[in-house]
Amino acid sequence: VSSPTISSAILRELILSSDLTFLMEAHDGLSAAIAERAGFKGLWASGLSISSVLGYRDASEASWTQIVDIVERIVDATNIPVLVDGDSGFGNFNNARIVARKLEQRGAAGLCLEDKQFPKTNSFVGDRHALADIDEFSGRLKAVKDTTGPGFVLVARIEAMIAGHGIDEAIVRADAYAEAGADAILIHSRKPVADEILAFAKEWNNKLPVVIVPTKYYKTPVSAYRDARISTVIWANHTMRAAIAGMRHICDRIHAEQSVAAIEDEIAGFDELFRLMAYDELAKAEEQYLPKQ
Ligand code: SPV
Ligand code: MG
Repeated sequence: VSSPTISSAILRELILSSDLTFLMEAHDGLSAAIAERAGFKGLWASGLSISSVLGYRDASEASWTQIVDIVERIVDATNIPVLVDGDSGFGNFNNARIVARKLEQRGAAGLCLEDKQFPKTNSFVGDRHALADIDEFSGRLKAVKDTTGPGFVLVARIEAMIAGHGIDEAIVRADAYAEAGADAILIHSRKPVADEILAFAKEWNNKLPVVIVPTKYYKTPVSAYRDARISTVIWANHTMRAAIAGMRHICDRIHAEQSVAAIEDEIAGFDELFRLMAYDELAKAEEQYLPKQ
């Protein structure tokens, strides 16, 4: 959405509404346009996916300016709000607020910060997940709140269960982050079942809306989340992983067959690509602005 204020308001409404909201991962302008076309009402600019398409690991290797540039492409390519995965904020409160301000300027609707130290590691990698100190992380949240406009959505992500703690630690953190000004709590789990997520939601009782990322507990039906009054589900990495599978398949075929003849029907046509990138708008603009021949 072109106006940051409007897109933040739409994202806020999606997260606060009593209907379950789905945010789809995007990692560039193209994946964002495809997700919008499928009907998603909001996007998740995934750190994992953006890192991957840049050829980086999800370990704070991509710089914050690279993330901001990609988010700008996502925003420009769509008309739906974008919640940005800001990892752990690229440093302390000062780095976090600079990133937040830049993201807001480029049209992001909101920012999610996770309570880990910098550099962070993807939540599904290894066992070294150093949590941030609660007060220090609360300072990061407050600094972002004080730097961004009143509508900008701030989601505080709790990694306590990723780091091996239980619900109690997660609730203590959620209370502190609510106090610091977060608009919603993202509670993350790497278990194959949704137990700890649902237990957290029950205990937390919607003091702030709850956002979840069912990447590992993907078998749980979304009806369980509606019953638990979860606010928002993020499908966090699925177009990036679909792209890997699609590109691998096609590269293997072309390499083996030394021909592209047989795969032509399996890949997207130019019509679809041109529609996604609104080439018709350019043709109309040419009519309007170029001298008549
Ligand atoms: C991301 O999409 O980058 C996330 C979600 O942070 S996860 O990879 O599940 O940690
Ligand atoms: Mg991430």
